[in-house]
Amino acid sequence: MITGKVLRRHAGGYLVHSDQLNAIFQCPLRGRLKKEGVSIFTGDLVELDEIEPAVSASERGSAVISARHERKNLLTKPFIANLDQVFIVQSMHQPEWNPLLCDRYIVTLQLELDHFRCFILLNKCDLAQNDEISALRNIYEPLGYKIFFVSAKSKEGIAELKQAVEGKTSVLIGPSGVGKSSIINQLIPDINLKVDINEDLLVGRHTTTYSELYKLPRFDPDTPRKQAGWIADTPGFNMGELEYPEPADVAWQFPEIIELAKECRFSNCLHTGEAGCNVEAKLSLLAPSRYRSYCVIVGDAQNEAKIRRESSSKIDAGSKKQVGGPNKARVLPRLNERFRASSRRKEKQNLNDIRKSAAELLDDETTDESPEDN
Ligand SMILES: Nc1nc2c(ncn2[C@@H]2O[C@H](COP(=O)(O)OP(=O)(O)O)[C@@H](O)[C@H]2O)c(=O)[nH]1
Ligand SMILES: [Mg+2]
Ligand SMILES: [Zn+2]
Repeated sequence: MITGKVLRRHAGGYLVHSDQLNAIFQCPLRGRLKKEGVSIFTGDLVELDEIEPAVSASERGSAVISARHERKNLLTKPFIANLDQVFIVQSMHQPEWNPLLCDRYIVTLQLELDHFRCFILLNKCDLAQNDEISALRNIYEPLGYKIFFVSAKSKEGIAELKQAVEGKTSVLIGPSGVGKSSIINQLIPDINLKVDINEDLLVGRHTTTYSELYKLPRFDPDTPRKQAGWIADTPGFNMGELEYPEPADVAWQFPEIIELAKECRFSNCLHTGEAGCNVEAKLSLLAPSRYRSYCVIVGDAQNEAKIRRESSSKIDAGSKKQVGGPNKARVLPRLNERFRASSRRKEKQNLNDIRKSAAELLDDETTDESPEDN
């Protein structure tokens, strides 16, 4: 049996790379899988059947996807399966470092993904002062979030990044213009991803969830790894699209806040400035930007919970049906804090899978081709 890794959607099917055959195949999904509603995303491991090797070097072979392996995890914005690590990419300047965006991504990733590592990747270090860099280091590294400081322009830090991505499946996420494509161009010679594509202009096409895996070269021939490394570039997406946990669960996503919250004498406290709250009493121990992010995220989570309650009272309570509406009201299974059993998270992923594959079936009929580059 030949196994392959899905690189991206292409021409009504998928491009799949097989390590065993050292080739990329154009693969439709077997009809039975389509009928069963099996979703296939970038990063999925699949079984290939009916393999037709390429007849010439300029062409691609073909095969049929006959099964999909169980996923280790699934990121839903954008959809990428089986990730080892996620890099939250930002720059200090041009565009300005946005602490809320960084903390928001961290919270979302922790809620969404199992079995992965999360790093911060600060690009454009050529534009940052040393004291700005050490301030960030002092905030995040004591909390266990490693920061890579790089410059795709001056190539500073790129060697360290190469070591970190070797043999792993990684994804770069972050807003437009921070240099995600430029960094991949540094990691993979000859790839020539287009830079300066304004992703905002692409919203509305399925480029919004489009992502592609690229094979990394061997950086260190002296310590060869069995597995090739892979990296995905992704289009940016805005914070409003990220999901929220229940307000009372937000603290679990901030290690430094849950530490103090555990000692809070109020059982129903949100730790956002209540008199007598232990977090409030020990504010000097927290980085102001982190506490600010925490309070904003709790506030937004409260708003979202309210919308959820209002719309769920209108329809069957407890339903997981998605409702649209002008204020984007949604009824989704409650998001989980990190330490809760994963069953509800799985449920949510399955739900997302189903929704996505329905959308894919629909747009397979209309727009077949994903854009070739980003
Ligand atoms: N000064 C500086 N500019 C950079 C660096 N990396 C990327 N850029 C510039 O930032 C802009 C956006 O880069 P791009 O890779 O398209 O960002 P993406 O939207 O995140 O993929 C381009 O004009 C790049 O030339 C860097 O390390 N330093
Ligand atoms: Mg880009
Ligand atoms: Zn409290």
